[in-house]
Amino acid sequence: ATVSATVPARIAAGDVRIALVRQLSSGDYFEQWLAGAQAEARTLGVRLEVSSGDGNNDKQALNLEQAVTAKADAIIVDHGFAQTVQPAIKKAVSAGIPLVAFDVDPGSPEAVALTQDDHRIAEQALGALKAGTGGNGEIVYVYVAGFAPLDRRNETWERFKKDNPGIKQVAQIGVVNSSTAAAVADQAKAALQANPGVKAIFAPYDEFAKGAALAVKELGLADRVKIYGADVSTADIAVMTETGSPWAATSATDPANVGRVAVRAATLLVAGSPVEHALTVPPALITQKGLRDAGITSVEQLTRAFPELTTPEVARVPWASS
Ligand code: SR1
Repeated sequence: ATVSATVPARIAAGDVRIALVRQLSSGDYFEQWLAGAQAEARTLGVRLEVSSGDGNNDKQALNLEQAVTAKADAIIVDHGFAQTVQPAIKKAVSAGIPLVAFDVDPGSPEAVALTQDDHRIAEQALGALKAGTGGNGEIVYVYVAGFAPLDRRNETWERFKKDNPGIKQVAQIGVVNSSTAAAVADQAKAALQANPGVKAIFAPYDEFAKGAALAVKELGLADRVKIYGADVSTADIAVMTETGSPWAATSATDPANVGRVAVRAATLLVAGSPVEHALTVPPALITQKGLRDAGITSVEQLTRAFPELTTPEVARVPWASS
């Protein structure tokens, strides 16, 4: 890191502990996000203490209570359901512990809310779906309510259907668990068999899109059913670009970059530096054609091709450049 301002004494002392309290940890998105958060913690010289509810909301709430009791210097809450995390977030705020909430409504104005631009994510993917389908046809939609980012993307989907009466949702499927892609693949197969006229699947989470891609391939429908998704990983790029892949486009941030932003925001709060109340990381639209044409096979290559996926200006740390 290039030092461009004095490191605050609180950080320079080297004993800052940031608790990262996660709802979910399995899957490409969450693994990349954590890798970015850990890398940024190393860069900034803070300790990241990671816990995961592994999809169990009570466990996540307990982990959050423990972070408050252990007087973490800052807490990052990563996903979660508002009703399970907000009571402990309130306690953290009362105890004066700075808090960053990613992809969950903290319910406390003192907390910094970090999101990806989920409406934009859905708009970009649906723009590609509209171009690919001509704005009409039967669609399978993959959604699970209660996850803030998916709920925001759902708002855009609902608006999109109103604005595009030729688009007909014939089935809604979806599950989030430790094997989301496999479960969605089974559901997608059933939905496609029940609705032979389907032209596209809107699957705005990469585990959903991977499952949908598996189903379409296994049914031999890749030439007439296309998938429009969200998120990206090196494994996703391999699925999108393989011969005959039905996954036509995805709208995504770089998850590692978002994890970095969360740690920067928490570190700034510990240092008493100003942080905007709401931080948003914008996505980019990534198409199968674009990936193939540019020969992109990894997220590292992707971020070189799309420099806007790296956002050092969001929660910029003045004493370090990253
Ligand atoms: C179950 S929620 C999954 C989403 O969280 C993050 O916002 C990722 O973009 C992913 O799509």
